[in-house]
Amino acid sequence: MADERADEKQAQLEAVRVDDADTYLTTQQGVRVDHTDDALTAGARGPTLLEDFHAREKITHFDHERIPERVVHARGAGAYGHFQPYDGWLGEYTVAEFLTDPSVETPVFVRFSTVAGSRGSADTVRDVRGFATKFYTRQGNYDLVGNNIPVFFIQDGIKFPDFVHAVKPEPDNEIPQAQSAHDTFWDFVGLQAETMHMVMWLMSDRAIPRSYRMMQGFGVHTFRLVNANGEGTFVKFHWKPKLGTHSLVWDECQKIAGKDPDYNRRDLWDAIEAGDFPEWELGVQLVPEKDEFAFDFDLLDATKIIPEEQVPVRPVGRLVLDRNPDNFFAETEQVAFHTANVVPGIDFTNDPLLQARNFSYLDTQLIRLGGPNFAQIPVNRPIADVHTNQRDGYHQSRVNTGKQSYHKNTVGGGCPMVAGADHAAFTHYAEKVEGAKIRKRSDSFQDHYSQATLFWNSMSEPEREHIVAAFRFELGKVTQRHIRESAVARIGHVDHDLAVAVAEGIGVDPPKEETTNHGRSSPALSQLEAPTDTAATRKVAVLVADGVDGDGTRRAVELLRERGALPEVLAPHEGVVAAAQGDDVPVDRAINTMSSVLYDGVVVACGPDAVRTLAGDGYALHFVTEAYKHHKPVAGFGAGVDLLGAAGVLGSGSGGGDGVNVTKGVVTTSTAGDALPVEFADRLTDELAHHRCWSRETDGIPA
Ligand code: HDE
Repeated sequence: MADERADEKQAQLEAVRVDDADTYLTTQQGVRVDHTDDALTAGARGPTLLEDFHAREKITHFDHERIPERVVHARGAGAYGHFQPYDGWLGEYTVAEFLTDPSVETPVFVRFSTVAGSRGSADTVRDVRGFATKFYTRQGNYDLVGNNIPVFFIQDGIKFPDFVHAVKPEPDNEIPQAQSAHDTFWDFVGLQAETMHMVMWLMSDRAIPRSYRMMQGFGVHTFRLVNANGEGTFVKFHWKPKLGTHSLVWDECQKIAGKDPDYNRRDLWDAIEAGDFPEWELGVQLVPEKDEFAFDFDLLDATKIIPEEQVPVRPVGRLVLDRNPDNFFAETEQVAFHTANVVPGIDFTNDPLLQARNFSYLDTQLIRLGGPNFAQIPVNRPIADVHTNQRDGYHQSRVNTGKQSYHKNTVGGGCPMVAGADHAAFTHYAEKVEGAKIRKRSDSFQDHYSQATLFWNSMSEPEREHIVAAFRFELGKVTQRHIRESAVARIGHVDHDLAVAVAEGIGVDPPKEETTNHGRSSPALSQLEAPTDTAATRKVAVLVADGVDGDGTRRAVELLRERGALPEVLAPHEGVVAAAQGDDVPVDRAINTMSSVLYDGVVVACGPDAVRTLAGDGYALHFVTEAYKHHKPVAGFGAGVDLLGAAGVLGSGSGGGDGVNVTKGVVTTSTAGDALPVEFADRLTDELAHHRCWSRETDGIPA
């Protein structure tokens, strides 16, 4: 049954797919075209004729190829996959079949995105990432339109245009692109205290993910599950990546933005093409309605998390992404998410941010996709049957038959008729509401700092250093002094020492009054709290040159592959490099077309001549030093260790000896050829699994 649903979605998409292979070029009217390289002219050098219907149609269509990009989250990447619950335990709380029936595999489309940049901006900017999932359930489409950060900048949706205007490029000169490091963003922060918790996350490593496959996702708002008895339970949704949560370092991000602006997109695409399907676990935090007021924050306030130590995240099921789209525009660009796309068993709360989103997402599709029929675009089509009395409008592609287009009717035999809850109709949760009509933020929304402090207190030492550096970088780009000062004043309410460290870096006075830190922490907030044990899909550059140890290189590559890593052989030139021993080694890429920032680790292969060549090559030396500087595992075997020495990354105690030595993420062995020890690959993959060697940060480059 589960397979049937997935097949059905696949068949639906295939039915509308246009495969251009082996077909004749035609006009849109289906007339075959004999020539498309020259316009119809009166004589070889004469004027172009108006009657050239093919040229006019071709150019007119081209003129209209662009549609408005999303006002936020313009840049993204998408993929298809499926979701399946592990078992039925959540059935006590919700009637949503796709969350509670383990025999049902629900097809999904997921779109990841950055927020502030335009469609053509770079992937590795400091920003929140969107994590939007469309579940094509049998009861209709459910969209979980989340982010990789569990809180938001503002509490009420009416502030969203203000916030987005502040973070987007400044209106007079449209600078800077895809960055929060500018005056208007920090002006907004300085004046809007509620931003502070999210700003802490934005300055943290969460805002520079290594991969879409290695980031968490959050529904952010408190939603409501509703069970068969109509009883509600508050819920927060979490996605946890199987590969662990990992980030880049800031210097690396800025370089990747130039070396490969599509870094995160490419990573997702390549992993799926290679069959390394990314996976996440869906988890929920549940809060019984009776406990609505049991917390020291308001569950309706989207600037707050529920600490996992207070309410554990309980696993529900598994998401797998296993198919890339066929056409970026048709699918990833035209997918239309909407927070109000809910199915029976899931309902809203009165979170004022969520309420505004329930208006905005439908409205934005009208302008972006040009009318009210966007749900008919293949990527948006439900697998559930659709029968409405809605008719006509731009881009109507459904040919409705019969005379009925109203309810109630007799002409259509009363169809389509309304269903009851027993026939899977959506019934709104009957929440009681009363109150005066007012414009006022609830008093329960007024604590803007406690959780920002909680986040800061929960960070490990390297994570804290990154936050300080990020604040200094961002505020260092702010040109107006009073904006720097008011930002520092805000930071002072989070943690005095943090504000002092930031103030020092940007040349303003620290806050005069010292606010007391409450001292509480939530260990689950640190990315380093749950280390991963897999090096799967980690990219490793293996540096070689003519004269390389062919046997050792082949063995290193094989051992790394067996452990799930993705080694690539890099040499000063493409083709093959001549081996001093064993077979010649095929080269995957020329060093100068790549960069250490595009890899998770680097190995320098043995071969005295090869190493001499590499040592004289600025690219190779820089490659190693830069990888080291970004705290990546660096390894060498045989004469390869000498290059690590030349690059200045061998500390005392590393290198030498027959065994395998690991010092601060530098893995070395003097053994080479077929004798290259398995332990060399084991230690290197351990280091890759740990992602980065953070202790280097405090200790610097070895003397
Ligand atoms: Fe969005 N947001 N948003 N947002 N959002 C859009 O919808 C909006 C918010 C998020 O891959 C837009 O189709 C308002 C929070 C994602 O297609 C727009 C408010 C969260 C995506 C819109 C918010 C998000 C969007 C732009 C404040 C995390 C990309 C294009 C009330 C929980 C979806 C579009 C995709 C996109 C409005 C706040 C996540 C304009 C008014 C909080 C992942 O409708």
